[in-house]
Amino acid sequence: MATKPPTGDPVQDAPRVGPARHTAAGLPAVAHSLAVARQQMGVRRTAQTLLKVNQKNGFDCPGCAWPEGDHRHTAEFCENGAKAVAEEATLRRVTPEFFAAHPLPVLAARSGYWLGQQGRITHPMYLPEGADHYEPVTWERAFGIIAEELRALASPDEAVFYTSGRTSNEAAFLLQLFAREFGTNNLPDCSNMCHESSGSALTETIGIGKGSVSLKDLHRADLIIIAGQNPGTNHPRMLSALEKAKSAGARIISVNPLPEAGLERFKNPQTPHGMLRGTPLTDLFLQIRIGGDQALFRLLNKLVLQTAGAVDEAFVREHTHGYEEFAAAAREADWDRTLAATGLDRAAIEEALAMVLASKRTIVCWAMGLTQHKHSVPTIREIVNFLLLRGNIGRTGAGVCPVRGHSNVQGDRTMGIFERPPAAFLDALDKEFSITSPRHHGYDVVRSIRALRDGDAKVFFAMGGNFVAATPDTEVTEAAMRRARLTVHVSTKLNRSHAVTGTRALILPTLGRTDKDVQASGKQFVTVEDSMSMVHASRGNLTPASPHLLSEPAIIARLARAVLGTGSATPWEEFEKDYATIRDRISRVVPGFEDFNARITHPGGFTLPHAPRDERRFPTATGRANFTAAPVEHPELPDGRLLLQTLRSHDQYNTTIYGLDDRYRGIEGGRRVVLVNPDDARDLGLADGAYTDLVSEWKDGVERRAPGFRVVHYPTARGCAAAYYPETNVLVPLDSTADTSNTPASKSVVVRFENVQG
Ligand SMILES: Nc1nc2c(c(=O)[nH]1)N[C@H]1C(S)=C(S)[C@@H](COP(=O)(O)OP(=O)(O)OC[C@H]3O[C@@H](n4cnc5c(=O)[nH]c(N)nc54)[C@H](O)[C@@H]3O)O[C@H]1N2
Ligand SMILES: Nc1nc2c(c(=O)[nH]1)N[C@H]1C(S)=C(S)[C@@H](COP(=O)(O)OP(=O)(O)OC[C@H]3O[C@@H](n4cnc5c(=O)[nH]c(N)nc54)[C@H](O)[C@@H]3O)O[C@H]1N2
Ligand SMILES: [Mo]
Repeated sequence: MATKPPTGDPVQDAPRVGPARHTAAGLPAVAHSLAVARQQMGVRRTAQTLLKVNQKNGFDCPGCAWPEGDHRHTAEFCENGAKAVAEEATLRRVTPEFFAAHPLPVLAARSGYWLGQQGRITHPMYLPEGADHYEPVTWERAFGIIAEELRALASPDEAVFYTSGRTSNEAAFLLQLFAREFGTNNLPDCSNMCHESSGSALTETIGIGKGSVSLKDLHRADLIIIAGQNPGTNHPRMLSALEKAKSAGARIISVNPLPEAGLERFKNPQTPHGMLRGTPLTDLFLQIRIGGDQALFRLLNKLVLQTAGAVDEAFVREHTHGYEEFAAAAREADWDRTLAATGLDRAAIEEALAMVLASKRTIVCWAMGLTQHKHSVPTIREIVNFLLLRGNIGRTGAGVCPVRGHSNVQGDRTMGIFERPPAAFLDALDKEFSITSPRHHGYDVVRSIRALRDGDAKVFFAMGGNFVAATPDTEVTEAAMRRARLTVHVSTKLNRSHAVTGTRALILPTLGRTDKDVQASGKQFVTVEDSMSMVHASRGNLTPASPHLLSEPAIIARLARAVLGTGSATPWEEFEKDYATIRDRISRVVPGFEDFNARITHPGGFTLPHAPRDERRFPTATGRANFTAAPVEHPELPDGRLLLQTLRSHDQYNTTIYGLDDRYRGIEGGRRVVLVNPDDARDLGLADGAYTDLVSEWKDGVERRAPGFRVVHYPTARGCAAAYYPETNVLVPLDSTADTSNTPASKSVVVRFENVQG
């Protein structure tokens, strides 16, 4: 079996560049995913796992949060889902011998790719103060160490509990309960770096921070606008929904600085017809400048307002608030300013307007291209204005569709992983458990980093994820993490965050989605919520990577007992034995989960209520859907600079690197590339194939540098550049965040080019 880890660090970053593709998926994708899977898992395990992905009796794909349809194919997965599964179900192992052979400085010098390739972690590991090796530790001692450090804190607010978005509802519920019993709302999560801007904008305007459409709505839409999202790589199963919508007559507008292959044409490997010809998806491509979206939607809104009969006046009258003020602001929009901000031409915007006016049912989908800018929240609010104008919320085939990333990021938030929990949630929690949760807000991701940096936080505990690699300003963040007294990571695989530690550190290895989870009461399942508010069960079927792993709920339950001791009346032991007892509690605390244990047995699960979607009721401060009228913003660039967006390649899952290729963009064998428009490149003296340092500019005057990027001439919008995350996180200033949501502005980094060679 080809399951040996690569020896030495294979990362020779030597990018080769060929032509970009114009079609996504298809047989090459399936063949590619099977090859990746076989390398990690061997033939038998490949068949055992891939056939179970997203089946009604199987596990939820750890790839993304896109929902599954009612009718499921035998292979309801995509190329990148298969890679995510293979990465977790790998037969490679990271054992105590591995840690004995790899001192901390050696691990810290390895690439993230190499670390991830070593396999699943098999034992709890401990790094004592002053040691340079992790050593095996018993679970009991590990929990004892955490309890010791937590009890030594001057205040519970000196501890930070981070969650990445793969954690199940059951584990997330326990973690937030534990943190609040302990006494803090310091529950930052990956969402703070992801869709927080969507949550902020939607909660204020429609009263709930979640998308309002189902898969059926997508299938029935007349017009789907996809802004700031690359589904061909990041949500490949979305392409099947778009294909279905197209065949029912929908039209698609893509708004993106990059022409993304998946949005151009899709060859569906699951239909013979799709396989042969492929379906063109995008009808109109608006190649927008980074950060130009608010200006674009503001002008479209003005043009709609100026068209007789275009506004759904009955809807506006009955269901909205703030229309007059918004309309006055929208009338100020002007062509010249919009054309400059967007880089679009007048004809393209007029064509978009015609499509908007021809559509009775419009959906806007978006992801990180809209959420990670300074003005992300007003941008998304402008999209809400756009949809409200024509009554496109709360009706079939229409609505808002923020496409979530991590497979349970939405569910984790529903379960209370939030540093600013609503009072109603805490009231219900307190009543159910007879506790008194703190009411003051906790730290989000950026504030947690500042607190660690300033010595205000001393214990860092992560339920999954790779905090130091995923967060901005890598040097600042790593230095902050090193100041902690104790860092703890509940993880499946090795990553950079295990190598950048506090004075003491623990790695607690856990079961993943694909693993069988057996507790005292028998085999368990967990639940997740997808991007469209569907809750369903997930059951792993593989023998766990090692007999020493504990499930996430078990880890929190034991940790809580060790820390809270007899001071806690919560039945942590029962929770560990039988997850149904956790779901009982959830059913009494979280609205929409009534009768949870009974309803979850329904194959395919159930849908959570969503007032705007279900009954055109808007639980906002005004009791109506709110139009808003923020000033239009867009990034301003000094001469000789470009605006850099940091994005994903086709061969990565956030900080997990599957390989060094980005097939659709024609890049192979390396990740240190910067994509630049050929005309900008000419002006800046950047030949294709030249190497350059990227230096970011921010008002604090601190120099942030990422050396040695190969220039690739690529048809991105003028004034824009693109390079992969996490290599470029070093360039994102900690204080450069979105207003209101505080999300790092990792898609708007002003850069200059230095040390250009070749
Ligand atoms: N295979 C795979 N799947 C994933 C992930 C992964 O890493 N790998 N990550 C998961 C996670 S956590 C998330 S959040 C999602 C991320 O899914 P995406 O948001 O699709 O991910 P990014 O690669 O960040 O792509 C951002 C897109 O927005 C465009 N863009 C950038 N700036 C702007 C702008 O100012 N305006 C407009 N209109 N467009 C812009 C970029 O060109 C790019 O197409 O995917 C999830 N699924
Ligand atoms: N510059 C820049 N920075 C970004 C972004 C960007 O676009 N640009 N995107 C942001 C976004 S959208 C997100 S969501 C964040 C992602 O931030 P994170 O969620 O923190 O990062 P991941 O890379 O998804 O975490 C991967 C690690 O999770 C662990 N893991 C995997 N599965 C499990 C599991 O089942 N249980 C447990 N306990 N651990 C598991 C593994 O050890 C793996 O190494 O990054 C953000 N950072
Ligand atoms: Mo994300």
